[in-house]
Amino acid sequence: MRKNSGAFSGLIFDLDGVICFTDRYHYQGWKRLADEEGVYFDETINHRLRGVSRMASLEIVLERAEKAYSQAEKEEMAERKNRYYRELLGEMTPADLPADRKETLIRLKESGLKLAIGSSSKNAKFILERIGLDGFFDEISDGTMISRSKPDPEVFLTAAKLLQLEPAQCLVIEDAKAGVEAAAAGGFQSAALGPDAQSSSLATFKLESFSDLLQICGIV
Ligand code: B16
Ligand code: MG
Repeated sequence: MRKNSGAFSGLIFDLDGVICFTDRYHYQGWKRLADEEGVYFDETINHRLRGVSRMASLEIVLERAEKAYSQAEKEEMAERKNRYYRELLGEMTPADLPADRKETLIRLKESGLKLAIGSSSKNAKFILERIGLDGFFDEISDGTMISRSKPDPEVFLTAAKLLQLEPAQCLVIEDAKAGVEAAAAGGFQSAALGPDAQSSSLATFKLESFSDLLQICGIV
């Protein structure tokens, strides 16, 4: 097995949109809520929710609302959306971990790199269980551990600390522009996957496919 000979000692992966495609379930959850409230919502608005916390996402969804909502009403709506979202997550199985992700993650781990999750989601551990990655990552930094959402770097700085590495030793992998900005703000290099993350000029690498990480890390 080729050992990691690249510049990094650790990799910090965003979850939603990078490891698995829970982004479509977020869309369905927000869409159901928005329809119930009579608020216009579409895929374009949904893109702005990538990497953003649940309450900050709700504020974006409600930009199109015709009435003002109280804090208690907002909390109820965020909870309702999370219920809809978790119903969909509950149907996920290890088959929802794409084969290229699984194969690449295993090779990265075997190369000796330390691997962590850096996700804004409070459902990260549940998602990892559903897709069969429970216990796979060395460390998990998620929405339950932070008070500031991306583009603040807190979630990645927490992950680096858990890995006992400096930001300069870690590469962040992101699908969200807010995530690429968070990485840069924390002193991390980043690998951008997909159009939203790649629209940021702050991304160090642009990935055509997830397995490009092997080359960046000097494994192939
Ligand atoms: P939850 P990531 C983020 O996950 C999602 O991209 C974002 O759309 C969501 O609002 C946020 O998690 C919070 O998720 O409601 O499950 O706590 O991309 O940072 O892995
Ligand atoms: Mg994401």
